[in-house]
Amino acid sequence: MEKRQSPVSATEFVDVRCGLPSGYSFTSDPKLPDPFTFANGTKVKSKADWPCRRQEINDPFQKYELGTKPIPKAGAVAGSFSAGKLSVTVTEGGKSITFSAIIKAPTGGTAPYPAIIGIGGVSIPIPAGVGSITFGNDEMAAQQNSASHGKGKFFDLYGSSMNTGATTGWAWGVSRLIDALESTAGHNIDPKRLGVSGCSRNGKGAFIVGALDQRIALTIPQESGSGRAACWRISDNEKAAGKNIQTAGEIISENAWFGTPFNTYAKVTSTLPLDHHMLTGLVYPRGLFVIENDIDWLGPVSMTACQEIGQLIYSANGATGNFGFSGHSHCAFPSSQSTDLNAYITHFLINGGTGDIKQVQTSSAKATLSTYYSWAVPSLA
Ligand code: MCU
Repeated sequence: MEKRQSPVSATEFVDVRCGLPSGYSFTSDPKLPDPFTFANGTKVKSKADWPCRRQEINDPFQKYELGTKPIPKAGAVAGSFSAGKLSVTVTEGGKSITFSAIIKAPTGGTAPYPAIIGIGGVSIPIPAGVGSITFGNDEMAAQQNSASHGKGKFFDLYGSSMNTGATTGWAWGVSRLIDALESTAGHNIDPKRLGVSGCSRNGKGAFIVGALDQRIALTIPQESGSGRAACWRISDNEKAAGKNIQTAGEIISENAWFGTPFNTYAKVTSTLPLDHHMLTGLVYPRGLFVIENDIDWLGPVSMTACQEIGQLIYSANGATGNFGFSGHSHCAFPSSQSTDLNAYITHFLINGGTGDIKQVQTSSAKATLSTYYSWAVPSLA
């Protein structure tokens, strides 16, 4: 049990103006990069250093893996709410797109309500008092196959030559949806108590929505598997050990979830200046409840090890309980896990993050973490 951290920011991206390195090292290392050392070799020494390091982690993620998530100019987003539907119009560079999201008020609770944004819908039980918002990710950026890159409303606005991966395009769309929630009356949703969830490929989306928008209070990626909760290097290691597991080399030929720059690195993930334990660090200090499963293809050992290592970022900062990890079978949520999930939803969405929260760490997969990293975990004051 521990004291709460301040979970949400007022803006999508907090520009901490620390300056970014002109380049990153691409030296091959099969172990996971040290999240506690800046690119110039300086150590992260205190909690106050994290916002700069966070910005420095976000940068290579967008440059080499995710593609660019543009931030629209002020006033680019307009919303209107009617009959349970929020319509969002974004106008940039003389072009406009409009998309809409269905908002369902909860049974029980008091308006304005917290809500969970479902990427293509939600596959977890939502407790009383929490509403839901359905985001149509496929129309924002297509995910049919690897040739889907450049198709969807995001690309209608920014052009099909944008390097943005589909999941990053969805993250952009959800951020615009939140802009519209903030500026539009009548929907009865509290934009400061938003969660995000989605299962499987859409869980890959949920994770990145929470990582790239600091207004999200609780991120619940369900069975996001390879390319999200799993670490690239650990999946490659598992593959080399004979597992039937999805790797970066495979995933870029399957779909358009990643930015086009990733095609250069997917077969040499050991050279990347990032891995997905650092994605977990982008969600810190906000709530994160990772739900995984035992399907070999999705990488149970990779997800467990990657997230246990990612959790070290929470624990180094004294926020262990803001992160939960729990596993089960595919896109079916067993009632045995409801207590843990509800504790996170209640803490971050209904109670707005006040009070204490108990850490959850449940997985049937076992991993020896020292195989995958060798840096020191500081205790950040
Ligand atoms: C967990 O996400 C994916 C996985 O990456 C794909 O290889 C597989 O085809 O589908 C999974 C999924 O989205 O299942 C619904």
